[in-house]
Amino acid sequence: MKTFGQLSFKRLVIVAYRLPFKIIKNGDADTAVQNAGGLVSAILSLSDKMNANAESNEKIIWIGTGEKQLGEENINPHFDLYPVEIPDEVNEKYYGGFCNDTIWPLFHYFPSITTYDKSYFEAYEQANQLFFKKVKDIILPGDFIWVHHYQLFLLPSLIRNSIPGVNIGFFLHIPFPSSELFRMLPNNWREAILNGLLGSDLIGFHTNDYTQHFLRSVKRTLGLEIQQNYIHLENRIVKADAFPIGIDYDKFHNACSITEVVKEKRNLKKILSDRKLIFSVDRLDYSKGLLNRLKSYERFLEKYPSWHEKAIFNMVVVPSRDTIDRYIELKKEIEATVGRINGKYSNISWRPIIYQYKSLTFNELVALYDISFVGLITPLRDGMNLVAKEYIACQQENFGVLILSELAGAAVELNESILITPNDIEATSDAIFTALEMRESEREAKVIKMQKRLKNYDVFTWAADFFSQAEEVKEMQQKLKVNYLNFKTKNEIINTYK
Ligand code: GDG
Repeated sequence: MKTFGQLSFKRLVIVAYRLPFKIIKNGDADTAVQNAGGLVSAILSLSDKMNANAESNEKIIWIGTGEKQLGEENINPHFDLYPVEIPDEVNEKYYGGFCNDTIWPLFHYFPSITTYDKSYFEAYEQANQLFFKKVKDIILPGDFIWVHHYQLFLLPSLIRNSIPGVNIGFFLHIPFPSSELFRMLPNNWREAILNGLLGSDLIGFHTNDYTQHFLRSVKRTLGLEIQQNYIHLENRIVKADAFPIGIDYDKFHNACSITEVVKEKRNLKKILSDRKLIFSVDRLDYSKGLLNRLKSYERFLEKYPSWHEKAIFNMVVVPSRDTIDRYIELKKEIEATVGRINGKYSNISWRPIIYQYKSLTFNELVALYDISFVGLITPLRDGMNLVAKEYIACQQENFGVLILSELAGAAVELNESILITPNDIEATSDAIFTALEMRESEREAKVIKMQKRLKNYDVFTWAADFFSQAEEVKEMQQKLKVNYLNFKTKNEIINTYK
């Protein structure tokens, strides 16, 4: 694998739905603050590292939606930001419609709440064209264009058709569903999505399963020839592979000992006294399994009364999409369930659930990860789940136990955690008991093993791995061009490069 300094591309161009910053009005003054989310934290960490290693001082280019002002001011020394403008009436059907009401539920295995609306797809095409126009104005020969996420499936081929020799990588942060589910989309949408993605040189997913699902859909829908991870097009090959996203391990691990976090932990421990903390933090979303988590905890309280007054569950839900009816309903249901459980089990000196609907500062988050005894992460489906990885990276005080849904991509790498099926309320309630009762030596051994793995394949290795493989595909394509001219068969050609 190449290091950042060895890569041959001149500039990195990120294209994602949102820019990494937004403007907050503060009285008369405007301030730029970082947008939340896994992709933003990953690329921000990466920019520091790349800058430290690079010989030139090239900034990372980021193209995405956001305030005009972000493109006019020098917001961050490592980035040049280019806002894309999408008219509100298009964005409503594109982002609110096709992205959030079609792709998000279907790709997270909620087909019964998926909307199939022709006007949503048309808005999706329009918005991808708007991104394309911006990209076309900005890119230069030698750039590496890295397109992210399900909002931009059509973009790679729009770029490829206009500038054939360009270097394009695509990364999908959510699961790619089984071909049986994918084929629930109308045929012309399926073809457009797959052909759009095949404009890339390299397509990355979090797990092997998602990669195989994608390859199977390509075969079934487009009938293309596939050998191992390579898809053969007319005169080009495209690679699809797994790149499990990592975290900035050292940032999380080392944060546990900085003065502010130590102070925060001391305060929290005083409040908790000798009660053991169970902790979870997620965005408000039906894919995160928030209700089944509460039901499992309720069952735990019912089955294991010896833990009454000795355990506390701090459930933090971060506001997200909460102007949409489905999310408003979910929030109400969560709050009603928390109220019912607390009403049933609380006494004057103990409340079994501390529920918070807000986001935490980084220091608060790290302190809570570190002092808790159990991390309870139960999504019904999740591309990766970075919270699970951050939780493990921060285990220093108690070597806490991670209870993790096997339907999160992170379960592949974190198999020393207690893996549960989130709909199995009984087994999850038992897992909480097992975690709380586990001996320290066992907890420590599990945490150390997982920490080693996470440190080894952190966010920097993830990105370097992706870029290196993208360059390899490019080199293969060059050689293939020569071979096609020599009239070799596709099979002969691909065997040469195995
Ligand atoms: C996609 C996929 C995939 C959360 N609450 C607070 C906070 N966070 C930070 C966490 C973590 C990130 O946000 C959320 O991580 P997820 O993994 O859930 O990612 P998403 O952005 O929701 O979504 C997901 C990911 O992309 C990466 O590929 O893992 O499967 O859906 O970093 O720490 N940070 C702070 N306060 C909070 O309250 N400071």
